[in-house]
Order: sequence, then C-alpha cells, then structure tokens
Amino acid sequence: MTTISLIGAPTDVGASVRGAGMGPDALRVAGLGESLRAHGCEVIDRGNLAGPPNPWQTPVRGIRHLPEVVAWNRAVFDAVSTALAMDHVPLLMGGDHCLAIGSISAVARQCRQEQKMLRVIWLDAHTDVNTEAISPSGNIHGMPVACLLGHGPADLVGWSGEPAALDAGSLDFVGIRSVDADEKQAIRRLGLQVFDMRHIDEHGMRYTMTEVLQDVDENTHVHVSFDLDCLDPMEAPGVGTGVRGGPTYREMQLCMEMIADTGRLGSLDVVEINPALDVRNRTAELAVDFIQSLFGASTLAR
Ligand code: EXY
Ligand code: MN
Ligand code: MN
Ligand code: MN
Repeated sequence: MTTISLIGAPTDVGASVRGAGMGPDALRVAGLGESLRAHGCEVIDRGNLAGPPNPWQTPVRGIRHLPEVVAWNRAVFDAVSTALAMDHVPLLMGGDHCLAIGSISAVARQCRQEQKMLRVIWLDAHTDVNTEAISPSGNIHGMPVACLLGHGPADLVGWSGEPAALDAGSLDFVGIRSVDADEKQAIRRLGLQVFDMRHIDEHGMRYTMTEVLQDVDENTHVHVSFDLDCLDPMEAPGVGTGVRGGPTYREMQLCMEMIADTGRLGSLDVVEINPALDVRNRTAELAVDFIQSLFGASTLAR
C-alpha cells in the first residue's frame, strides 16, 4: 500500500500576491487526506512546517525575500528527505512554487542514492526559469526551475549534492502559456522541453502526455510539480498569477490519469492555491480531484 506523507508549508514568501500561505489548510478542508484514504492509500498528515513570516519587502539585487525563501526551503528539504527515507510518497502542500527548490532537491538526492532515474513533470502556466539577473519581478516563485538546473543564488543551488539537482532532459513542462522575454532565451539556451498550450491545442493532451512519459520505465521516479495556475482561471480562480487559456478539466484529468498509469509517481508538490482569491474553496477542491486521479482513482478503478 502507498503511504503518503502530507507536508504543509504555509508561506507566500516567494510570491507576488499574498495568500498562498493558506494553501495547506484549504487542501485539508477540501478533504485531501480523507479522499486519498478512501482510495486505499495510507495518509499521514505531518502538520505544517514552521518558518519566517513574509516581510513583504522590495527586491534586493534582483531578488525578494532570499533569506526567508532559503529558510522555508531548508525545512521542506528536510521534511521531504525524511518522508522519502521512510519510503513514503511526500506530498508537499504549498505555499508558493519557490518551495519546489527544497522538495525537488531532496527527491534528486534520494534518486541518486538509489540510482533511480528522475523525471519531473512541471504542470504550470509559467516556466519559472527566471534568475535574479533576468526576472521582471524578483519573486522567487518565478525562479525554482533555474535554481534546480544550477542557475540562481548560491544559497538556493546545489542542495542535492550536485551542482544542479536536475538536467534539462529530466524535466518536461506541460500547460505553459506565459513566458517572459528573457526566459524564452533561457529556455532555448538550456534546451528545455516545453509542451505549451499551442502544442496541446494542436496535438491534444493524450499525444502530449505520451511524449512526456515515453521514457518512463520501472527504474524511474516521477515527480509532479503541480502549480494550480496551470488550469484555466475559469476553473481555478484561487491563484495569484492566473493566465487565461489553460487546459480544461477533462484534459487535466487525462494528464493525471496517464501519469497514474505509469505506476511510478514518487513525490508531488501542490502549490500556488490562494484561498484569499478563491470562490468557496473551489480551487482546493479541484486540486483534491486531480490528486485523487494522480494516485489512480480513475472513473472505473476500484
Ligand atoms: N514570470 C513571472 C515572474 O517571474 O515574475 C511570473 C511568475 C509566476 C510564477 C508562478 C508560480 O508559477
Ligand atoms: Mn509555478
Ligand atoms: Mn504558475
Ligand atoms: Mn523530455
């Protein structure tokens, strides 16, 4: 039986809008633990991590709240490492997307120790590959991919034990439709694989996910980094940086079900839910729906 460790990281230190710090409780209120238990998983809620408050300051040398982001990610790194060492599936409840630095660094370190291949699927409207040199905002939730690829402030790079937690080939983006001008150049330079909304429009979610998952085998650890702003804001209004034109509910369900079918899901981030902007907790409830599918609850299963 799969054992899932729920890890709450209630902070918005990396975001441009306040409110994502309430994400963990929104997911609990939406019944995340109960729904996964009903599907046959063992679920242990580890409660919320502690970290510094959001000082709400302007960027310093191109970056906002670096010490606070480092502190929160340290806590996430340790909690995810502990869960993985127990052979649990860590489910990080953010919090904003800067927390993927700690989460994925821990996963990358564990994969190297176990000689597993790591494949990260980044579900997002944004590519989050800015650095402090090119970011238009200084917000670190727009930078986690760059940090994981070894490009970012020294304090946020190298946690996996290697200069870069990830190489470009082990990461696929799905759902992208908002990329900053300099970010586009970075994507080309780094050789990143981006399945943007145009690709999904032209080829469909089924073909897209077939491409994403083609080299997943029994020795692969799949990590999903699920930013709720990947969805269309009509479906998921509770996000700070919504961009119209995302995948539909059914397309996202298919995406999750196809990942579940691999049987290789090993860890998950659920980030950027902003209850302050939501309508009756709809976005957290939607997230719970999709997370169930990711753990195998398709219509005719069980
Ligand atoms: N690309 C913009 C920036 O870097 O400021 C917006 C980033 C939003 C990031 C959201 C969480 O995915
Ligand atoms: Mn993101
Ligand atoms: Mn995003
Ligand atoms: Mn690829």
